[in-house]
Amino acid sequence: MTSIDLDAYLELATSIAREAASIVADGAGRAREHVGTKSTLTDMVTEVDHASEELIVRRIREARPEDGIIGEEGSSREGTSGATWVIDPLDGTTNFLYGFPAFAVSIAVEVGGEAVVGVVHDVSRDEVFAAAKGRGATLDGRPIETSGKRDLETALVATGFGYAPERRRRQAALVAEVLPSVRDIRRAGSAALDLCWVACGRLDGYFEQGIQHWDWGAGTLIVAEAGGRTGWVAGDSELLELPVLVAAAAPLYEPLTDLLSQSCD
Ligand code: LIP
Repeated sequence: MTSIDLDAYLELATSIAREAASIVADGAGRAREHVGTKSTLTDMVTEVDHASEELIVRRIREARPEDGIIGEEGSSREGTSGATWVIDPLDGTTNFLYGFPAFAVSIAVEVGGEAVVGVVHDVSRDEVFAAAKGRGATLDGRPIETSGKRDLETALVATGFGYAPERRRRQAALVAEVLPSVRDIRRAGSAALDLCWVACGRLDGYFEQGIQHWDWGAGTLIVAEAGGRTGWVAGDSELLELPVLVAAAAPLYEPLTDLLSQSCD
């Protein structure tokens, strides 16, 4: 496997995410201009999504022209270096449009399909979550760790929903199965931030089915480097048409995945 300079890539990803976050913050005032839709009428994309992705891609190509890119808004390209950037230029687009303070820039670097660097910049709070493989996770440079929660009954668990009505019906049914067994459910609208909030203990767990690689690319590494566990529950039943990403404090991971699996039998 290609080995890369983790320090250099972490510094570059952090710098690019910060610059993209400033573009998103500056665009907040014109969020509702030039809005388009993607998979459904509620799956939005704004000119700020595109401007952020264009900046991120430009900076990557300036610094690492041989690297590959996987981008939410269509900038994907093959690379030759063995390193691939996975970018969500604005995760939580609906929140951004409404001014609901939960949207972020998410940037991961993968080698051999495994994330080795991850950065999530929370635009509203100007908080920077970061991790490099084997080196722990940080929030604004300070080490973070998951809550260590062990029991589901007092666990605060986040989830999210897709856009298609039939998928939302299944996702709602799954939440209805989970809700009685946990402390409470939160639905903030940004997978990248949900994952970072598990990593720093603001949440004990998170699950969502049908999210995209760029939504979870950085956040799953940040959870793992904060001592948490991440993985997938197979999507092979009426309620689980798609694999479910699960992230949690390590002691909670098995109880949460068992609950999800049992909810769909
Ligand atoms: C969002 C995800 C979130 C999901 C939302 C939406 P987007 O990404 O981060 O977890 O529940 O429906 O898909 O589309 O705002 O970049």
